[in-house]
Amino acid sequence: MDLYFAPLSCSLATRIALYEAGLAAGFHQVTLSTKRLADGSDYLAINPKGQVPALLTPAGVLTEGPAVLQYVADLAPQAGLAPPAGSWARAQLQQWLNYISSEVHKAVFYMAFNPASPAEVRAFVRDALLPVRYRHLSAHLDGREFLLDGFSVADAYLFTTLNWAAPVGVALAEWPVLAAYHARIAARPAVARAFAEELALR
Ligand SMILES: N[C@@H](CCC(=O)N[C@@H](CS)C(=O)NCC(=O)O)C(=O)O
Repeated sequence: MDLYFAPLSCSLATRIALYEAGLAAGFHQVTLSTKRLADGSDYLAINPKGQVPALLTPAGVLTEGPAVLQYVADLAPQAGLAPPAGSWARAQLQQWLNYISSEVHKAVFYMAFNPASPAEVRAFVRDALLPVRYRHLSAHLDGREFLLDGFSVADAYLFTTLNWAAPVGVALAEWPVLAAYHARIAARPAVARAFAEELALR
């Protein structure tokens, strides 16, 4: 398998999942501004949407983070990164993945990081939308170690988005439950390895 990624972007969650699962993969850095790979080739030939993550599998290219994360988790059921398909816990995992994707990643950070976003939009998503999401996540994680009963790919994804708080001017320390959760997830060996490797590429 091959993961197409951009350092510390949402594709970090898939690298974490691969490491947690103990699965071998090749990693290919995408320059998102030019849609080019390191060898100059056109990333749009891999993923016409031009976004990461994309996972090249024996069956073809899979995109969309929540789908990619569940695919990786299901390849290594012994790692326990996703509850069994069809279970109530799996539905809860999907609920969290969708929340992180639609409400946190895209509604807030995609707009906050987009250079084309007007300053008012960036201020609105940071000051009005993000606190609502962080209140919800804090209430759920208060007294819990992970989003579900054990570490799952949803934690890999939430951790990845929490890394983006500081770059948009939000101090995670003001959200103590989330700050403690972030530190806890960051301390996992697979997470620390994935984060350090991508930090070095920035
Ligand atoms: N719907 C996609 C969105 C992925 C996404 O927004 N990726 C960002 C990096 S975090 C990206 O590739 N941005 C470049 C672009 O949108 O052109 C998913 O859930 O995987």
